[in-house]
Parts: sequence; C-alpha cells; structure tokens
Amino acid sequence: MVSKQADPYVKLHLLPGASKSNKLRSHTIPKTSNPDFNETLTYYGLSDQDMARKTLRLTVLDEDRFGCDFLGEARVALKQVSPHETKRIKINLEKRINLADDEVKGEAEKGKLLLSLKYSTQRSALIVGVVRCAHLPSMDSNGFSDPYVKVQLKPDPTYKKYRTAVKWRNLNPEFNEEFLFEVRRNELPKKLLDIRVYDKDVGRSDDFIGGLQLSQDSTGTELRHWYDALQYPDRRHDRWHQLQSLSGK
Ligand SMILES: [Ca+2]
Ligand SMILES: [Ca+2]
Repeated sequence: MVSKQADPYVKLHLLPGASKSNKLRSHTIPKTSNPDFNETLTYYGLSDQDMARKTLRLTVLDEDRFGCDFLGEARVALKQVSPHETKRIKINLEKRINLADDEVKGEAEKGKLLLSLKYSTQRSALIVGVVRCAHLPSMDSNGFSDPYVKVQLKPDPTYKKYRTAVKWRNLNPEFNEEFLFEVRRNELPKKLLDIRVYDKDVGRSDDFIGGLQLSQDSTGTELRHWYDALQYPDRRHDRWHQLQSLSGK
C-alpha cells in the first residue's frame, strides 16, 4: 500500500458534516505496509435520506509520536449500498482531496435519540428505554459534549424524574437504560412523555442539547411511536427520533 513501513490507521468522516460526531477511526496496525484491519465501525441512526445523499470519506494515516502523516484517501457514496446488504468495494487511495465548503458546513442538526417504549400490562407500567444517541452537536470548547438524558412522564403527582448516567466526551453515546413509570393504561392517553438531552458541565449550569415529547398531540414519528406503544402493549417498540429545540414548551 505504501512504500515504507508505516503504522497505519483509517479515519472515517461522513460528509457533509463538520462535527466530531461524524468521525470514527480504526485501530492502528504497527509497522506494516499491508495492514489487515478486519474491523467493523458503526454509524448509528442514519436515515434513508442520509443514505441517499451522504458520502463516506476514508483517510489512511500513519500514526507517529508527533501526530500523523497522510497516506491516502478515498470516498464512497452511501447510495451504492442497499439496505441489509454487505458490499465489498475495492477502491484506490488517492492524494488529499480538499473539502468543499458545503461539505464541512455544520448542519443545524441537534442529533438523534433511539427510544424504546413498552407498556407492560403485568406491571401496569410504561417502560421507557433510552438506548443511544447519535450525531449529537458539540457543546464544549473541546469539540465534544458530555451527554445525559432526563426522562419524565407528565403530569405526574409523584414528580418522578429519571436521568441516565453521563457519558463523558461522547457524541454517539450508548446508554441502554430503562425507566419504569407506574401508570394505568387507560390514563396514558392523557400523559406526555418528556425526554431531554443535556451536556453536563462542571462549575456551571448544563447545556440543553435537544429533546422530544410524545403524546396524543404529537405529529409524525413521535405520534406513530406513542400510538404503537399504547395500541400494542407487552411489546417493545424502538424508534429513532430527531431531537428538537422544544422552544416555548
Ligand atoms: Ca458545555
Ligand atoms: Ca460538558
């Protein structure tokens, strides 16, 4: 692959997108010019629209004590890949391609959240699962956020507020936490599930990243998810949601 022995690794960058949340990297394979990475890196929460218009940029770099040297790069349009298909693509590495302005422009995205809902008739409770977030924006000067999620069912006479653990320096955090709200099934249509993602800050108040609300007054994916959970109990329903600013609510 390269003329001299290097310590190569591969950096992935999903374009367009400026945030660190769009970047993944492989391990470094020491002292080789024919690295065998055999590694799977995952982007979570990609929509059909993302698959149709985004491009994966792969950069091969030589890691050394003082940083890294560029070895080559290649690009793959995601529209080449069909759902549920594993595709092997052979590509030649090229010299550095400068990024166009619109490729690195930060999208006004607030990130996404994978939420699971299950109404358990046996326990008379709504079980809310915060599975993971993806493509969160950076809320700190180091380019990262320290996300955690607050979950509340309103109105709630017991004022029960749940929150997940903080995932430090992570724009694609995996939470896998479940919270249980005891509520009669016939009362659920009067309730509102309020989910908010924050960036934990030390020594000052936390930054609000984005949230979502599910109720009978929701629309689109939120309404669909809420309806499925109420209509089909004792089954777990998973859906990705776009985080919103929730302004004025
Ligand atoms: Ca912050
Ligand atoms: Ca922070």
